[in-house]
Amino acid sequence: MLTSCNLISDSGTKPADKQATTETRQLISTMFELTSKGIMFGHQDDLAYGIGWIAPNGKSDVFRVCGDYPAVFGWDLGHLETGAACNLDSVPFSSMKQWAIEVNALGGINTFSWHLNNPVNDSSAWNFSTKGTVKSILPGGDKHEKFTQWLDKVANFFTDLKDTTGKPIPVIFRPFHEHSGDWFWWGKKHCSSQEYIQLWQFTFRYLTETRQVHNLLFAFSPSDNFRNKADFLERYPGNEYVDLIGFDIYQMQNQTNKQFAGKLKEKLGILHEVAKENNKLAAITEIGYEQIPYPTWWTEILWPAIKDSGVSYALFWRNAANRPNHFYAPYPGQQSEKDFVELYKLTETLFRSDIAN
Ligand code: BMA
Repeated sequence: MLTSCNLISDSGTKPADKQATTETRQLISTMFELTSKGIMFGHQDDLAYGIGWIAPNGKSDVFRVCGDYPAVFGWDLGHLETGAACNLDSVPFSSMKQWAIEVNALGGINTFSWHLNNPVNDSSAWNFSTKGTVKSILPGGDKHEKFTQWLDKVANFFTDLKDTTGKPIPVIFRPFHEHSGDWFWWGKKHCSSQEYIQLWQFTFRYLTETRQVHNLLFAFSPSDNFRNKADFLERYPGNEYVDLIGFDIYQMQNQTNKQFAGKLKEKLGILHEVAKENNKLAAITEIGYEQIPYPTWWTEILWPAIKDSGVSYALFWRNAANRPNHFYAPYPGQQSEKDFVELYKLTETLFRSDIAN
């Protein structure tokens, strides 16, 4: 077996942050290594709530169905910037920190998105009614200082994520996602490519240089509307600012299984090319079919479409406790439960127990 030192030199891939901690370097190497073994299963807010329960009164719907935890755990920092105690989906940040630390101790991987409010009118991430929002938070803009204060909160959050020996745990940070869509204030219609790239680069430098946060891998993920490599890379900030590339994709209720699987495969082909050419990790950064209305969706539709894609993980979206029918992983009694166990049993699907250590 290779030691972690070997893994680093063998993969030749180092984090974008030149001063990344040893553990962060190990994480990126391990993730590259694992792509030869299979695809990690991820789930958003897996430990926080699920169908019919909210922590501490319950646990992981994924565990309840297959007796194992996801390998990748997604969390969202939305509302951290406001100083709120809970995120936009009512997850207490103090619990989120604890869970992320536990996940790391058990060999799992944490990834954080950030549905940050609109900094101009303090409305939600989905409010794009203010013009020039991105420009206003860049250096020289009238909301710039406010934005750096928001980044300070993010920096403090990540710095607080320490293992029992006091070392910061390595995590993935996926800010300003789905930027190729128009629904967030940082979306394509609401800022120029140059502004988006400046926003990304500023954020990267502020966290890693100004605030010396060195436990982050940076993930870049447009929505699924890119048609080719150039399209995918349209707002790419550059290889020195990114560790992992991916995209978010959902099966729509009016889309047939065949249409969805075809689209997914096509986009994965483009992603694979871009990742290979730029020596980056690739992942499906968000995915799911709300309510999983097809009993054998996991092994019949999803798996054939992703199995040869070379992605590191696929992150399934949340099983909302308080929003009826907003769920993307099965729970006991859900119609795709049995098929999910079949997916779990495949050697090439990696769950927590497969990647421990
Ligand atoms: C969306 C939905 C929302 C949620 C948001 C951030 O896709 O799940 O209910 O608030 O993600 O997690």
